[in-house]
Amino acid sequence: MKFVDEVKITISSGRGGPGAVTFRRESHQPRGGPDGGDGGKGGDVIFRTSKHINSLFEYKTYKKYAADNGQPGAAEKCTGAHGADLVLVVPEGTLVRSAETNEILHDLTNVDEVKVLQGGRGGKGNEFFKTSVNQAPEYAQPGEDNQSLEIVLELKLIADVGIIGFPNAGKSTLISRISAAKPKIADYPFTTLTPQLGVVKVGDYSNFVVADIPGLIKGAHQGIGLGIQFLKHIERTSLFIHVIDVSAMSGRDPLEDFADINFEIEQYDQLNKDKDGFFPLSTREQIIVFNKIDLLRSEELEKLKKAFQKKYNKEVYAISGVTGKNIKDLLTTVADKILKAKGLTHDGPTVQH
Ligand SMILES: Nc1nc2c(ncn2[C@@H]2O[C@H](COP(=O)(O)OP(=O)(O)OP(=O)(O)O)[C@@H](O)[C@H]2O)c(=O)[nH]1
Ligand SMILES: [Mg+2]
Repeated sequence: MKFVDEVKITISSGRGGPGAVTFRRESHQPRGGPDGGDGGKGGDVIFRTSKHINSLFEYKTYKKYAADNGQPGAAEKCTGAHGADLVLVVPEGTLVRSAETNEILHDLTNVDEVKVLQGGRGGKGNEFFKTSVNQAPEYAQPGEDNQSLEIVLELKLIADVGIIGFPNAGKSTLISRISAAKPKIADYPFTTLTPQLGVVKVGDYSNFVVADIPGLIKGAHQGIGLGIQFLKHIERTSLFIHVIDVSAMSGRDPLEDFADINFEIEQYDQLNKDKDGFFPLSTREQIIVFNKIDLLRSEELEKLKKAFQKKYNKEVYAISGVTGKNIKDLLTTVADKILKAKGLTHDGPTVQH
């Protein structure tokens, strides 16, 4: 299964500035020799890759991106200023395709920077055209036209966070609430049959990718329910959100559910520990989420938190995926932990001049 993030945008380089038609002013001569300078070069469009960003989210707002035009040349052989290049920062591994033909124009894997469009050349000023037979050319060259291209940026997403938990715990409800993902949600177990990814934006510049996978049940490592094979989709995430249904009428024991899921994860590690480059899941940091608190009286919630604390000595986030309660706090914590795990701080803007 392929998860892709895709945006279609139009990029344009800058036009070259026109050359100038000017003549020297000299006191004894009404019109001196030609001295029109060249136009400045138009800006290039450059793609630069960054490990600090992991989605194309920043390119979903604006559809058009243009470098600056070169300025016209001027008298006294002055060259016009060059137009600033446009640098678009994209995640490592982004593909640049032609929107028209779908052909891959650039694969930005292990590439720091690539020039995708060249800015127009500046036109020559009339000084350049002076010859022995034409000492006073009245013309200059126009600037070279710019280039425009409609492209599709495509990125294979790699999840930063995996959501784990029993079926019906509210995992898909959570991802649908925090991202643009639209998974199926229903009041019965095993609604989600294939992993779903969503890009979560927190604050202005930081975002992360969450994977919602089918629920696990006791005995999943023996193939019960949908089994544990979907855990492979979250092997590379830096942390897990462990969603536990705490609603009064679920009839479940949240403390037991927590232990059961962790047991299945340990079993997954046992089965995979000899795999090349395997990184165990049972030691991965978990953010524990009590979900559906809108369906639990607050005294009951407090009791449950205490019992959980006593048994596992772990902090929990109590949220409601339906009302949205406490979700913002949860996301801030998750975003901070991911940035830390990657050794980064909050990123700056991705479009630079
Ligand atoms: N009242 C309430 N209902 C919730 C909450 N979160 C989820 N639900 C409901 O719980 C049911 C299951 O939610 P899903 O998001 O489909 O659960 P899931 O964990 O993705 O389930 P599977 O895909 O089967 O593993 C749905 O009917 C949701 O509307 C919540 O915070 N409050
Ligand atoms: Mg689901």
